[in-house]
Parts: sequence; C-alpha cells; structure tokens
Amino acid sequence: MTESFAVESAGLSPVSRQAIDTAGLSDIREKVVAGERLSFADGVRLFNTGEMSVLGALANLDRERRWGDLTFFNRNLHVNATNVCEASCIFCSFARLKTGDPESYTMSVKDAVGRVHALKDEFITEVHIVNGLNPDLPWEYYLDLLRGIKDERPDLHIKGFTAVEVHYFAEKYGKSYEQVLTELIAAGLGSLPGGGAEIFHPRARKKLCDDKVDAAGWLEVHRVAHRLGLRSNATMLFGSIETLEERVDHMVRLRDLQDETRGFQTFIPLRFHHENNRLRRVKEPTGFDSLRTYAVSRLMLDNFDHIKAYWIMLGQRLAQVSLGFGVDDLDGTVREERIYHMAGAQTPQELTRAELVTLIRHAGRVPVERDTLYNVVAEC
Ligand code: V47
Repeated sequence: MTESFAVESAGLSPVSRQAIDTAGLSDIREKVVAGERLSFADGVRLFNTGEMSVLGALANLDRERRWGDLTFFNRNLHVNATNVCEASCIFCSFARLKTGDPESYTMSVKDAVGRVHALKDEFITEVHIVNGLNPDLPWEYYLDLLRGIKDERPDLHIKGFTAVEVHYFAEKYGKSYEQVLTELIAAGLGSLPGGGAEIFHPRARKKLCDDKVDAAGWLEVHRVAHRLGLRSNATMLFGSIETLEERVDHMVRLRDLQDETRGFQTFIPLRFHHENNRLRRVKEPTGFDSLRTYAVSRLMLDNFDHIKAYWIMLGQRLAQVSLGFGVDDLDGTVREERIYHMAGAQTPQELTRAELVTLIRHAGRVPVERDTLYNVVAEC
C-alpha cells in the first residue's frame, strides 16, 4: 500500500495531509494513522503546534475511526447534596467552609431524594452526585442517600462520589477504600464520576488544592473501584495555573492506570471558570485552548473509549465545534448544576433531550442516547 493511499483511506484529506507536513507533524500523523501510541513529547508538541486545522484533522480521524458520527448523551440529574467542604481548593466557587456559613447548605436525605422524586414522571437514567467534604455528616447519611434514591427509583444508575470524597470517607470514618466502596455499592452506587482529579502534577496540585488527596491516592481509589467491578470517569481541570507539560503528564498517568485496569469509560477535560474564586485574576481558557485540549486528549488517551465535552462549562456553540476535535460525548440534560454556575457559567441549568438532539444534529453528527455505561437507550 502506498503511503498516500494509507493516509487517505484512513480518512485524512490530501489538504489535511499537506498541512500536517507543513506543521512538521508528519511523524505523529504516521503514528495516528497506524494506531501507535503517542509519547509524552508528542503530546507536548501537539499542544504547541498552533495549527488548529491539523490538530482537529488528527483528532477527528481517531474519533471517526472509533465512532463515526455517533455522538452520545444521556438524560440525567445532578444532585449536590451539600456544599460544606473542609478542603480549600483555590479554584472552587461552590464550597463553603462550615455549616452555618452564609450560602452554605446541606440537604436532608429526604430533600435530596425529593429531587429524584420530583422527576418521577420523567424518563432519566442517571443521578450524578458530587458533594463537598462535609465534616458534620455521619457515614449513614451517604448510605441512606443511596438507599433512598434506589427505593424511589430502582431503575436509576447512581454515579456518585468523587475519588476525593471516597478518600475523605476512608480517613474520616476509619475505613479502607475497599470498605468504603463495598458499602456504597451495597447501598446502590453504580459507578464513580471523574471529579477531583484537577491536575496530578505535584507542582500545580500543591497550588490548586494542597489539602486534598494527592495523585497517587486519587488513582488508587479508581484502581480499587475498578477491581470491585465499578466503571469510572476521569477529569482534568485545565486552563488555570498548570503548564502544558503538566496537562500531558496528567493524561499519561491516566493512560498508565487504564492499561492496568481498563475501568475508565470517558475522559472529561474541565474548562476552568474564574468567577467567585481565588483565581479571579487568572484569565479563563480561550476557545482555542479548549479545542486543542480536547484534541490532544483524544490523541494521547488511546485506551479511553470516550472524550466528553461537558456542555455546561463549554457553552453549546463550542461544544458543537468540539465534536470535530475528538469529542464524542456531550454529557446529558443535567437539570440543576451548581458547581459551574457558582463559578460564572453562563449556560442554561439544563437542556431538554430535544435540545441536545438538535445541538448534535446541527453539528452534522448523529445523536445517540446512552445510559451511564454506554448501553444505547435510543438512536435518534
Ligand atoms: O472536581 C470545580 C471541577 C469538578 C471549577 O464524571 C471546576 O461524568 C472549572 O467532576 N472551574 C466536578 N472546574 C464536576 C465533575 C464532572 C462533571 C461532569 C461530568 C462528570 C462525570 C464529572 O468540577 C471538580 C473540579 O475539578 N471544578 N470548580 C471551576 N471553577
């Protein structure tokens, strides 16, 4: 097979091919076409290219090889049961330090379950639960929350508690990660969300969230979860004070764990928002920076099936464009989002299923409604 045939049959136009050569990335193109793993140095070069069309073409090649035009979403509900949080992450606008502080809140189990009850006549498949690290709640609170939701809606998948929360529960209630997770699973937990990963590299992590579980702890929680049969997601908070090398380092650490466990489903780069937090002086990432981060994620994380753009923090327009930069998932209907709206997100609190379907179709892609574990609920 000639090289040009191999490249064109792999889905790159001759124009893209020429642009890739001009950008000095033909060696990376060859690796991508051959499905070979990219190195740390390749990731850094891709971030530094500045040639968006080249990055987009390469990431889109990989995305379409996996999924064609298919673009996933689900119908879900977010519940943030408490914003009281002992941690002092400088990027966070959601947390309040103590119970009783102005704007702090903690829902009773009854009220939190009531959020689910309120949707009793609506079709949703997932509840996503993320909370602050609240020192005033007993362990039973979390088990009752899961049991209460399952009693109300046994059909719902509960994706809940970041690795940071699981680590906190283990320390606070004197349990191992395995004990915490086993008890949560028995009470109804179905999978772990990807939050709390932020940036793994110790230089950036020390500045961003010094008193939170470190990279090794975050990864260990997911390792144990995967061993117990849970699937999970992984995130990366990008565009605050980290370097491009630290973003690539973050991806490589996740890729290494995924080689070992195969338990991650999707990678979600989370675009930094700066309102109402201690990083107000730091400019938010541009659209350009967001798109190149999705593209490099798709290309570096060869063992992750999905790359998700969380439309809530990206905005609907850029979320559409991201579908040409490696993204194949837009998260879901969401319903009630607090973490990003307290940090200045201008997006709506929710999108209906019809709005998500239209958003995806208008980007020239094919919407597929999935459940949390990527079983197809409906092709639209
Ligand atoms: O862990 C908090 C991030 C995360 C800010 O697994 C911020 O499917 C940017 O993890 N600017 C929580 N990011 C959200 C999360 C998530 C969202 C959607 C889907 C899934 C999933 C997981 O939000 C936190 C933190 O990394 N975050 N504050 C901020 N100002």
